[in-house]
Amino acid sequence: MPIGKLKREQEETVKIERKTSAKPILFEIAWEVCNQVGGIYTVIRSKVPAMVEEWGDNYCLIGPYFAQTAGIEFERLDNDDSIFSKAAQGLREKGMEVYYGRWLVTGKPRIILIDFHANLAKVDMLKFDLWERHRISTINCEDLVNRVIAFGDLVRQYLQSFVEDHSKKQEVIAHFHEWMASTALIDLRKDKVNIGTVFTTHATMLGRYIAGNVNDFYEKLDRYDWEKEAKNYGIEAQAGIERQSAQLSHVLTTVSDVTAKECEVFFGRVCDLILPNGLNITRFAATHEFQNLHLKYKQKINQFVMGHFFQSYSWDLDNTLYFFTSGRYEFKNKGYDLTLEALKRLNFKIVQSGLDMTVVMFMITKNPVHSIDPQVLQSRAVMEEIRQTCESMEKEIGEHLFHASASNEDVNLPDLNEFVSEYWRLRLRRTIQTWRTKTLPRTVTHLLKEPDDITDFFERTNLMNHQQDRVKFVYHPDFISPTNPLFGLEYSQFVRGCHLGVFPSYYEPWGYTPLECVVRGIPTVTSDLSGFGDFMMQLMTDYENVGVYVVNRKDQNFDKAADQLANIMFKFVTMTRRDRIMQRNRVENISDVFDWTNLRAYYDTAHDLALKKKGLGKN
Ligand code: G6P
Ligand code: 1S3
Repeated sequence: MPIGKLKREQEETVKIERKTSAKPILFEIAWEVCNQVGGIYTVIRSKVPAMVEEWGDNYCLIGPYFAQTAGIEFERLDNDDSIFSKAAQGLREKGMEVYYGRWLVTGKPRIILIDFHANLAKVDMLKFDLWERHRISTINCEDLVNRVIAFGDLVRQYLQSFVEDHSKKQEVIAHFHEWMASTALIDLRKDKVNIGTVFTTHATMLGRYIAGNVNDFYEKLDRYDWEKEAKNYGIEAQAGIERQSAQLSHVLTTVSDVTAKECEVFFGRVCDLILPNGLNITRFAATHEFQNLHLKYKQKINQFVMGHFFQSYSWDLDNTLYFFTSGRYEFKNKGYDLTLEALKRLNFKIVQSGLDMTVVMFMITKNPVHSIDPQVLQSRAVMEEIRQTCESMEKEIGEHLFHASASNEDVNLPDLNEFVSEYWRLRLRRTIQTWRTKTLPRTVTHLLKEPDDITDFFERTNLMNHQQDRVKFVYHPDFISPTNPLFGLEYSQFVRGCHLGVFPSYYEPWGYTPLECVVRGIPTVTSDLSGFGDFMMQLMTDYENVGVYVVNRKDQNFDKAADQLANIMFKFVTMTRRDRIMQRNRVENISDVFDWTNLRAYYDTAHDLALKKKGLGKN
């Protein structure tokens, strides 16, 4: 298993002789600390318990202060006498808004939150310095660049003053995630501050942009000129900060071998280590518990499907499978284009084969919308009315039947129809009549501000939820939350209720979405261009048997990959319920591999290596 092999190889490169006997201090700095934007938040937050277990009070996170999130997730502790708090107080006395406290997530780590907003007043001067000291141009940059520069300046000041006070007693390591947190890194290194630095990139800016716009990104990868491309896409500032951070850090890391190749091309430096992503996994003692949850949440999804589709026509939900994809709206990078094409082919295959199976495909992403489509809401509401009417009738029949049975000497059952009052009969008939429609069920649950590539695909292919289609579509252009009236589920519950996650990404440094399926015992499709898929292929040969299907996108064109994906899905559709249950057990069984208590070892190696390199006075 490469997990062991990689770890041994990585550990062999590091033989630490710590200068002081005291355990070092470790800071992790990220724009997504206490600020959820995307995948990095999941990395940091899920890793906290494992990090706190290893580092205890010597571990502190640093992130940006946003009042709204901080109000919920942050407990400010001004009077704490920890060294982190005192350093924050020192800066506050100089007028900087630097707060110390606890991040209220599992593990409750120490955290510094920095309010950079006032510092934006001097951003022009900071940008001038960035050019003078590092030759990074910020001309015409997006506003996010201004904010990360203002934030980075305060991170630098905090770490510098911390190191001045403490580095004689304890070694200090600062681990920066992604370019949004790393402008401090390049200044600390330039100023030769006594701190070991690690830089982890979770994607490259150039990779993300180019892959999203061309069809032969991987074929041309070796030949790209980073400066030319950065100019071309108008991201000189981001690409410059990223490259400089990669070059100046003691240890450069990324999340997968796939992205490591990009680092060589775009950063001009080979990664020292790969740090795969994990989750904080809590498994049930008995496997039937997670299987029961699948059934429970599938029934919730059944309710949605009935409300959404049965107004127009119905089918057997017992022979229905729920597939889904989810993630940021990056049509090509996240493989939505391939998924749709393969589903079109799957629809054809199921119709041709005459199989009595239906697939409902949920596309969960985020695109600007006006609101939920009122028609969709109304259909759901009327179905609820039907349910309530039926429940009332059930109660009425039950009471009358009991009474009749108890008082009747005749052993024959009375006619149940007699027990339903005219009122309820009429009410039910009317409600059903109002509900039924001849129009097709909507493919989109919301009113989109503009049509997009997904809706264009539905139009172009006429995949409009016709009754004869065996693949139905529900495009939900908003993330799922429990307050959403359509599902009333958390995302993790929705995942549990589905049968298959479909994520054949074209550009995906790691990819948490398939991993989130695995840990919930739901089979998933990924691709060999995603970090997770690549990792799985290195980890085992029978990944398909355990329920992780990997689409080959490296060596096949779009058409062949779409065929492969359609075949994978068709095979899945032909599985028996018993096969599906056993496969869910197998996939859930591998989840331990991705627990941070195992994967933290990669981070430990990176931190040791940073200290070693700092000690040797080199990169
Ligand atoms: C779980 C439950 C079973 C149920 C099954 C449905 O395994 O424990 O009682 O029959 O889910 O599986 P399916 O793949 O058809 O949704
Ligand atoms: C990135 O987030 P993304 O979805 O923009 O970082 C994630 C965490 O490392 C990673 O899983 C994902 O592939 C990257 O793309």
